Amino acid sequence: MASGEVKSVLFVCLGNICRSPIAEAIFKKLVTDGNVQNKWMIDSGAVSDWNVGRSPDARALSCLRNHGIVTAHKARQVTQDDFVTFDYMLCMDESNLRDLQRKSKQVKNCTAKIELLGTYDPQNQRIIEDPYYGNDEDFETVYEQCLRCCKAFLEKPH
Ligand code: 6LJ
Repeated sequence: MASGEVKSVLFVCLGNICRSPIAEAIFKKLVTDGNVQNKWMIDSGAVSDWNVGRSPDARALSCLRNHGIVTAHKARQVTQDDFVTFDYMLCMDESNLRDLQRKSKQVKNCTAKIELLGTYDPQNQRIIEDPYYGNDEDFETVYEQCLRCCKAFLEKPH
């Protein structure tokens, strides 16, 4: 790792108001519960600029609240610096992956490892689908996928 001590991860989705803030909040909780906060830098961001400055979707907040998790995240777009600052950029679907790979080519010294978060799923659900046009059950599915993947990622990053 670039820094042998502290690892860093940026969770990424389309708008940074549904999937990636859920993943970020779950991972922060796992890291806090495991008393390894000092070992991780954790954030989330969007490939788009659609929601910059906004709080997560109300359905994402209520899903997290149902699981005893709160977040104060405000949406931001991924920057060129992120591709150098973060060790891992973990995204949700093939469209996010293409967008990040395209953006990474505009960056001089991209060192981040760009992966699908779903590659960590012990149940092999590779894609975490956009729940924006979905319902509470779809948000719950996102939560469960992110939880399984975040646990596995914390245990053994690729
Ligand atoms: C520029 C034109 C598009 C979505 C989302 C979808 C649609 C979203 C959204 C995720 C987070 C100005 C913004 C798509 C936040 C907003 C509607 C369009 C937004 C799409 C396709 C399939 C499934 C979901 N696009 N907002 N405007 N995801």
